[in-house]
Amino acid sequence: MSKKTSAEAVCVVTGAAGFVGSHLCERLLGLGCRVMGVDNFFSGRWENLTPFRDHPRFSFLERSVTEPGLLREIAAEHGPLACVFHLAAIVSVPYSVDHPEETWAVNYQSTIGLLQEAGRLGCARFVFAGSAAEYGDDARLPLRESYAGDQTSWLSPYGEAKYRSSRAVAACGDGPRGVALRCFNIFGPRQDPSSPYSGVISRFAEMAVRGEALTIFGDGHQSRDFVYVSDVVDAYCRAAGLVASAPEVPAGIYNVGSGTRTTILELARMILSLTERGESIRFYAERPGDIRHSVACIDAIQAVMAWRPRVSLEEGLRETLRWMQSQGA
Ligand code: UD2
Repeated sequence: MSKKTSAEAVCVVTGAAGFVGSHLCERLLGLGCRVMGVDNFFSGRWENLTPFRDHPRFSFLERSVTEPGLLREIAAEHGPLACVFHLAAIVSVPYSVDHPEETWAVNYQSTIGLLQEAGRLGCARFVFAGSAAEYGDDARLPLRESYAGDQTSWLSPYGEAKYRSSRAVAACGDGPRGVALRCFNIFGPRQDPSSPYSGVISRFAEMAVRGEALTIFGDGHQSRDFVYVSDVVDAYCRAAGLVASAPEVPAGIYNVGSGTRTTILELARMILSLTERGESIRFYAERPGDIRHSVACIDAIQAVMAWRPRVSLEEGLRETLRWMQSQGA
């Protein structure tokens, strides 16, 4: 399956101890890559590294992406860099509203710093974790990549920093070939359910496994585009040119979603049915700043990367629930 994996070149994954980053590290190791994970554990977790921490081709640095010279240091010790996967970020939208300057430094300035350093080191690829938040509350559905622009009204510093970073990555002319993946609502095992702002699926899964009522904010008719973590990881690998059957990917910005909308009420009912529980839902006030509907147009990624989502919502929910049960939630 692997194309340009070389025993010599190193893939750097920032945010390696995070939900998506840890799954990506595992997949890259499976493809035969050498992987250097970087994380400062601001939101990443040691346990996420456990399945592959001792892998002979995995190394780890506990560092922040805001530290200049990070990639130079890695290249000096481990050799040429094949690709930088930049996933490390402040991931909480409400936190970004309370800490706009810190969000700008971590989510935008560090991206620019890493891009420039990757260019100086002759690294060929740079793949960035963009977000559906780059669209703000745009009502034109499904959301096409061209809809986000300098006129977009972002709902948070998080959204603006992700947008400006994605643009910079995709426009990096003489640097590495940059691909930004605008991911919609990612879910799956290892997504932390513990904060009130955690992804709705991780929260519902935990509540269902504990036998608690599921909490819906608003009427439950708001909808989202849920995409399973292994499909997202597949998009990252294709963007980096690591999948043999996939075409060469030009620099650009691509949505990563399922292309389908699911309401929060439908989601709650699916989870209750999969855990064989009756209707056990409590409704609360709508969350301030919540967008109503979101769904990705995935024509571009399908055409350019021959990517499509393979794991259905139901299958993904079964896996997530199995994992949640194994955590003794
Ligand atoms: C997602 C991303 C966020 C940003 C945003 C862009 C996650 C976790 N967050 O926010 O980072 O990219 O998209 O638009 O992926 N809900 C309930 N009950 C709960 C929890 C949530 O009803 O216990 C509702 C919530 O009010 C919202 C929907 O579920 O209407 C989805 O919430 P979310 O926090 O999973 O994700 P979202 O789309 O707000």
